[in-house]
Formats: sequence, structure tokens, C-alpha cells
Amino acid sequence: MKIFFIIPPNIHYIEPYAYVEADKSNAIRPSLGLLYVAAAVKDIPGVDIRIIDMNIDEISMETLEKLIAEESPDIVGFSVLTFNLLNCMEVCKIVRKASTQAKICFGGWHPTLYPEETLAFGFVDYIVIGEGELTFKELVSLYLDGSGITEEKLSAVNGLGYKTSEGEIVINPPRPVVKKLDDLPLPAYDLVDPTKYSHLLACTDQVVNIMTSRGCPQGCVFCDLRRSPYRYRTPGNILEEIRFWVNKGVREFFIQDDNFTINRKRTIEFCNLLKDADLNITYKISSRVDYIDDELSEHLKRSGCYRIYFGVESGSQRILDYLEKGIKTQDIRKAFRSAQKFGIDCCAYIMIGVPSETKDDIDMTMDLIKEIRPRHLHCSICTPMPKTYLYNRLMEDGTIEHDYWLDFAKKPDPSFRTSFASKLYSAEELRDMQNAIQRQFYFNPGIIFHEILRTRGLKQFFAKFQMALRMLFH
Ligand code: B12
Ligand code: SF4
Repeated sequence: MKIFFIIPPNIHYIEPYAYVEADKSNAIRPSLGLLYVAAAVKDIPGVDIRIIDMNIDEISMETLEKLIAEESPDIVGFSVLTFNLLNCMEVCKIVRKASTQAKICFGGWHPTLYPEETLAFGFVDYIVIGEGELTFKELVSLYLDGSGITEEKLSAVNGLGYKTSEGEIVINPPRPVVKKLDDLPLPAYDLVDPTKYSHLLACTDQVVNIMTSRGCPQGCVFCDLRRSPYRYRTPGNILEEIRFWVNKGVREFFIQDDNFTINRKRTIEFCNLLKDADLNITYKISSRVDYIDDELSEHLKRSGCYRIYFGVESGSQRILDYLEKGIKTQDIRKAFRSAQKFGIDCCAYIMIGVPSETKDDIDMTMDLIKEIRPRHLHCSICTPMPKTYLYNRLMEDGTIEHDYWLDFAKKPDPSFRTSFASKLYSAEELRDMQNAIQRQFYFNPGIIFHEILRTRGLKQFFAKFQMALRMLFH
């Protein structure tokens, strides 16, 4: 059986909460979700998988149409975020035009949050809710058993949604999350060309993204992962993946976990193992500030960690409390001091436009930034994302008058614009403040000097230069 996984081209751009210029120049990374799902089925005899990244492989819609018509895949899968839904839909039109037999399967955050609405699209045949490895594998095995797909068989696949021959939407019971992540095969990087992916702020030409845990026990109100079951891979299992890449010449890794340091014991064990393995690699992570202290910073640095991305969010304790961040501004200062003491670059994610946030609160954030001196700064505008706690809370208290994300999920419209959470400032004022904060931070002689020093060749120099120009003149 033939399976195509398609990463759509960027046709529609829904303005994000991130700084627009940074968002546009952001990393081109393979979709780890798709690579994990592909890995779960690629070694099954009779399965032929192809991953088509229409941005990286520069495949036009016309070429794709021909390819689908010629190859006639049985299933075409997409990893769908609310933000790339419109792009996926554009490609689905082509798939449908080229083949009537290909079944279209949507997985990822969007169908997980909006299962019925997603299946209601005529062109979607299956959705996979939550983690996809086991559900998709079971779906594929139905194809391979040779006796044909029946509704009875589909109804036995937990985590799957499908339509009956009468068009009725069926959502099967959910599938429990994978408890032992070590049991999952490593992502199927062999199905993509990893040398084609890049990262603007990387130290080497080839960075491999890895994910070592899933879920988060913390309760930040804006985040989809709020209080989701935390599971992790063991240090030995992570090292196996790193070794695999080191043998292929890779020297830099981005540990893409939302929060790498949740389990302190595991972090220290991992650092020791990596240091003893003496692989001469570097890596970067994201962490909460309250998990970082001198001891951990020293372990991280010695094992090759060169950068930590911290969710600082705000310098105002009132705002941190509103966000249920569970940290004190003192924790922020302490974490930055610790990491910087051991020579780790610190990058701060901050947020403006939190409900009830005033100019004084934003000034407190900027004062804190001056004090903690991050190497990089990402300023976002607080945006209630679909079905997050923040979105639901603002709907309950009447701040959000109607469920506009639901409208979008039912009828995605390219003219849709993200709504920000603040009622004190207009979207334009927030964008202006965000632009001013980013420019003020980066057009600073110390930061520019450091960026030039860190630039590893002409290609990266031009990429950074282009971004600087866009920041100045957009
Ligand atoms: C790394 C990351 C990024 C990276 C890289 C994304 C990539 N190419 O992998 C970058 C920085 C580019 C990014 C950008 C954005 N991101 Co982001 N990102 C993440 C993050 C932290 C991890 C994603 C990941 O790799 N997970 C690991 C894999 C294994 O899990 P997974 O992708 O969910 O896949 C599993 C299942 O979903 C399912 N599955 C997924 N795809 C498929 C496909 C099929 C066919 C099947 C069967 C199953 C299946 O099976 C997989 C394995 O179990 C998540 C938070 C999170 N932890 O999920 C946010 C997250 C996905 N991002 C989010 C958002 C909002 C954005 C941005 C809009 C941010 C912005 N710029 O303002 C952009 C949008 C990008 C775009 N246009 O599509 C939201 C999405 C919410 C939503 N409703 O869609 C999340 C959930 C964060 C949040 N708000 O809480 N992101
Ligand atoms: S923002 Fe980070 S710490 Fe907070 S809930 Fe999400 S993943 Fe956890």
C-alpha cells in the first residue's frame, strides 16, 4: 500500500502572535509529528511511504497533481495545526482532483481539538486524534489484511474518526497516551533530506531536532499542554538517537521539548551520559526558569548545551499570576544568572497584551529584560488559542463574545485574523509595541556585535541581514 505524507506550501498566512518578521524567517524544520507517525509504519512489509515537503522539495501544485495521479496513493496524510489548516485544504483540492481512491487523513492538533468539524469537510476521510503512532498503525494494518475496509473494522480503532457510507461522522473512543516513549521507533528522518533544513540562529549547517518528552504538568493558561500527562524518554534512549546522527556527521541538536528539564534527575543523568560519551556535540533546549539553578546549569553546559529558551512572559508579578505561570520574577533573575554564569546563551520569550496588562506592566517587563540581558528576545502578543484555558475563561467572563475559533474550524476563511486577548489596546497598538520592543532589543550595538561574531558563513550572514532589513523597513 502507498502512503503519502504531505507538508503543504505556505499559501495563506494567518498572522501569528509571534513577531511577524521573525515568524517569516523562522526555522524550516521537518514535522516531527509526521516523522514519528511514518516511523511507526515504514517497516511494515508492503508499506511504501513518501514524505513530500512542498516547501523544501519545491514541488508545485501541478507536479503534485501529476504525482498523485501516477502513483495513486491509498492514504494521503497531513499534520494539521489550526494555523496551517487553510494550506492543507488547498493541497487536498489537488489530491481529490487527481485521485478519487486516495483517502485523506488529518492528524495533529487541529483535528484533535475539532474532530467533528474537521470530519465534516467533505474531502477528509479519516482523522487521528492525539498521538498518532498506534492509531495510524492500526488503520494501516486494516488495509494490509486484504479483506477490505469495513465500518465495523474502522469502529474498533481507538483514536480514529471516520465517516460511514451514509456520511455520518463517527468518533471512536480516545486512545490512551503512550506511556513508555522509549518503545516508539525513532522519527523517520531517512524519509526526508535532513540537510535541506536549517535554523537561522544555529551554530552549524545541519541541526537535527529531537523530542525527548511529551506533555507538561504545569498550568500556564495560554498553552495547549497545560496539565497534560508528562512522559519522557530515558537518557540512554536519547543518546542512541544522538549517536545515530553523530555517525552521520551531525554536531548540533535542538531538543524541541516544550520543557526539557521537568524531571531534574533525568536531566542530570542525561548530561552525565552525554559528557561521558564525549561526542563533541552542542545542543539547545527550552526550560522553565524555576527548574534552573547553578548545579543544573553546570551539568547542562558541560554536556554541550549552549542555549536555553526561557518562557519569561512578564516582569510583572500580577501578570505572571494571571497567566498561572507558577513562577516569581525572582526565579527569572536567578535562572538567567545561573545559566549565564556557566556561559549558556539565554533567550527570553515575553508576552504583551495579556488581559488587564497596562503600560506600567509592560515597562516592568522591559526593565526586567534590561536587567537579565538575554542574548535573544521573542516578543509575542497574548492570543487566546483554540480551546485553551485562557480562551475558555475569556468566553465565560464575556470578554470573548462568540466562539470565533469554532467558526473558523467550521468554515476556514483566508481573511480570518487572529484576535488578541487585550481589551485595553487595539491590535494595531499591540503590533506597534511588539515591533518597537523587537527593534529596540536587536538594534543595540552589543547584540549586533555578538550576532556578527556568531555568524558562521555568508549564507547565514545574508539571512540575518535580510531579517534586519525587514525589521527596519517593513
Ligand atoms: C516545535 C513547535 C513548533 C516549531 C516547529 C513545528 C514543526 N515543524 O514541527 C515552529 C517554531 C516552526 C512552530 C511554529 C508554530 N507553532 Co508550534 N509548536 C511546536 C511544539 C512545541 C512541538 C511540536 C512537536 O514537534 N511535537 C512533537 C510531535 C511528536 O507531536 P505532534 O506534532 O503533536 O504529533 C503527534 C500527533 O499530533 C499526531 N500527528 C501529528 N501529525 C499527524 C499527521 C498524521 C497523518 C497522523 C495520523 C497523526 C499526526 O501524531 C504525532 C505523534 O504522536 C508544539 C507544542 C507541542 N508539544 O505539541 C507547538 C504547537 C504545535 N505550535 C502551535 C502554534 C500556534 C504555532 C505557531 C502559530 C506559532 C506562531 N508562530 O505564532 C506557528 C505555526 C506554524 C505553522 N504555520 O504551521 C500550537 C498549535 C495550536 C493549534 N491549535 O494548532 C502548539 C500546540 C503550541 C501551543 N500553543 O500550545 N511550532
Ligand atoms: S508554557 Fe511551558 S511550562 Fe507552561 S504549560 Fe506550556 S509547556 Fe508547560
